[in-house]
Amino acid sequence: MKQRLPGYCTLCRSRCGAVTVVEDGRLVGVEVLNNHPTGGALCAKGRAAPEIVASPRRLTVPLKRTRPRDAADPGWVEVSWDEALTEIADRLRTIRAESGAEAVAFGVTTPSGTPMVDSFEWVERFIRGFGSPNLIYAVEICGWHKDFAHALTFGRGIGFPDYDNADAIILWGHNPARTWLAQATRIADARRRGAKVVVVDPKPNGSGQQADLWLRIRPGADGALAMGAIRHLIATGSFDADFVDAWTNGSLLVDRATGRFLRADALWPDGAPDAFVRLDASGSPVPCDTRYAPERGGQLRGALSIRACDGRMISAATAFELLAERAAPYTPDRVAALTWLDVADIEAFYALLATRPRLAYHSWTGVGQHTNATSIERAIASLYALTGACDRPGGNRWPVPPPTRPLNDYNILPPEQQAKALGLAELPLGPPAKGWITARDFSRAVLEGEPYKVRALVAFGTNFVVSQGHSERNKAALNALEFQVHIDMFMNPTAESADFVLPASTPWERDALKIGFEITQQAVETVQFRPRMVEPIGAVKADYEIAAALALKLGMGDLFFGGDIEAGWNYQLAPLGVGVEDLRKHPEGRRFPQAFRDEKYAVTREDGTAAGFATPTRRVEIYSELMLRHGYDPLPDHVEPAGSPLTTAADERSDVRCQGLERRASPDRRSAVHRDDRA
Ligand SMILES: Nc1nc2c(c(=O)[nH]1)N[C@H]1C(S)=C(S)[C@@H](COP(=O)(O)OP(=O)(O)OC[C@H]3O[C@@H](n4cnc5c(=O)[nH]c(N)nc54)[C@H](O)[C@@H]3O)O[C@H]1N2
Ligand SMILES: Nc1nc2c(c(=O)[nH]1)N[C@H]1C(S)=C(S)[C@@H](COP(=O)(O)OP(=O)(O)OC[C@H]3O[C@@H](n4cnc5c(=O)[nH]c(N)nc54)[C@H](O)[C@@H]3O)O[C@H]1N2
Ligand code: SF4
Ligand SMILES: [Mo]
Repeated sequence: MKQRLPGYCTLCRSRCGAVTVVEDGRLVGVEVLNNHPTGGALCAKGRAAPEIVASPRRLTVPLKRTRPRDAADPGWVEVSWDEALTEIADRLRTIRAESGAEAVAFGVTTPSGTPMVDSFEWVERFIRGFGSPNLIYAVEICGWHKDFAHALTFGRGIGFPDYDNADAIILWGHNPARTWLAQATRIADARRRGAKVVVVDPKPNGSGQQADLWLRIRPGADGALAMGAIRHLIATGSFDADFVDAWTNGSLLVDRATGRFLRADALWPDGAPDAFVRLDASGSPVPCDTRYAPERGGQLRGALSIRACDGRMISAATAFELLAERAAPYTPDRVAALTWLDVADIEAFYALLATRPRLAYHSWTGVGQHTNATSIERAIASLYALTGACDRPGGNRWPVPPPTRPLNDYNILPPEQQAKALGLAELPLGPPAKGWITARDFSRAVLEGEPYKVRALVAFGTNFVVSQGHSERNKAALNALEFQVHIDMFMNPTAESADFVLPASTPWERDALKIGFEITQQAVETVQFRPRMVEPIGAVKADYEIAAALALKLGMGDLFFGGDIEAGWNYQLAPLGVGVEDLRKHPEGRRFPQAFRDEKYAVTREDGTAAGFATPTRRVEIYSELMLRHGYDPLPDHVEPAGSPLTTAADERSDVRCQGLERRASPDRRSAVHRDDRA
């Protein structure tokens, strides 16, 4: 008998609605689930579900190593779950007692490309409850620039590109045809109805050949293309002046000597210390309290000398003036030289932007995997701010999710443990601020004890020996560990050195809760409970069950709802007034419509303040004092990626770091500000 069970595919970020076909208890096929908010297609990876479940290569029982790590044959023996979990808990407890919880690092595979989406909140809850700030994620490779560097500009992530209503679409180092089908199908639909699609991608087998304009850019030169576009929009006056004046910090005056925004108390004895200064229509400085709705009609550009109340002369310019100065050298000829693009193509791109289209864009790993990823995303985000398209129909809109509770609140981890995250000193604004560390910093801690010794690793999936840089060094670090546990569906090169390898279930063998999908507001409002579709093989367990079982062994029963997973899901769902039992009755998912509006930044709150943006100036930050304070460039710019043939001696001297956030130790040659004041 054939059963058709509605659910969704977990295998990548697209989470396409899917019907799993089960015959006599066996998974035999996957079909499209119509009317699911993610879309109506499945890719080859999704259709491979039967092969994944039935693969003879799957891990099915807990394995324990009986020979030394450097032995050719690990001497795996099968053990019971209880034996494995008891010994693992004992070892972790001992290391924590001797060296602190930070001596145990964790790893998690990317939820963007794997079924880890079912469990990562549980796993993070476990890690934080255990007390470790050290979780190796791949965020520095693909999430940092898109989510966090973007947030340095807008105060939040990239939002969802509203392809359905866009006039123009930019795919910037992103190939959704391979990696996010729900995006790819919407982009194809948009193009059919006349939207212009621009693909910035060096590779011929990306999305470029289906584009209206394909910019085969030199790898890592994307910042120059964006800076040139900023120059063009400013030079031709074709940016959204109203948005930039009102909602970016471009109108605020910067003290050229310190690089800091002028505060009202520097100019007027009764000025508020947290108010900024802008220019009125006549070019005179006036206080600007960005907590409130912006006053319009001042001068966006301008530079002047002002006497401070202590008698000092201050040389000041608006942040927008500094941006214009910074972008000025990026003429089409210079951009062409830096990007290896034709001037005609560059001008066609800039001309499209200058028509002020409803503009949606997505950038991903193509611009995220260079050492200058933060600079690139700052430049792209600043360009996007100048178009004024954000949070409007056809632009990148910020969703309003239904109210639910997360399981992985970072504050489960006490502040004194948060402060020990590996790499936090070097990357204070980077992933370590969220407890996500790089494989590089993990290996340094294991091999060199810098800044302290890491003794053990527990990884839920991931294969960072292969998927991150410095494979040999990462492998050496694994071999130098005292204790390693790996949890996976399959054996992999990172798992081979482990003391215990535990078998994870595939997504079709377990229940799961999905709060919100990603492609539209409607998708974000959809909550779906995906039931188990086939019986698990062997002794496999879901990652969330393994995390909960270990938590119980380590005395974290309260944090883990006494081991009752469904109680945890109900805790998450409680603010919606539903529970797992209700959702089981709606296998296609249930929608929880929210009050959605565009231009959320313009909402006036009950206390009279404006919503604004979640940045230090409450405006979109084309100029970032926060970055300056941490030794980075406050303005967007093009920076050569490490190892580039165009790297100059000055670039070599600068301390360009791989991953996270590249900090420039040497003063920027084109900088508008002195860098000696970083207080
Ligand atoms: N089927 C499947 N889907 C997945 C995943 C998976 O493993 N399998 N993984 C998921 C994950 S974790 C992620 S992060 C995403 C990644 O999703 P994408 O970022 O869409 O990944 P890629 O297909 O590698 O596309 C990146 C594109 O950037 C281009 N590129 C390379 N260098 C540059 C450059 O310097 N500048 C520009 N402008 N472009 C450049 C490449 O040629 C490539 O076409 O996919 C997710 N989806
Ligand atoms: N050469 C190259 N390197 C890359 C990339 C690239 O495109 N090319 N992409 C980069 C990006 S964007 C990312 S995000 C990283 C990803 O890097 P990783 O997270 O290391 O991902 P994978 O290499 O796919 O290894 C995933 C491992 O996790 C296991 N796994 C998958 N799902 C689950 C699950 O639900 N539970 C458990 N327990 N295990 C699971 C798989 O079986 C596999 O062994 O790689 C980065 N490195
Ligand atoms: S695009 Fe992603 S979610 Fe959709 S079928 Fe393919 S792997 Fe599954
Ligand atoms: Mo990724």
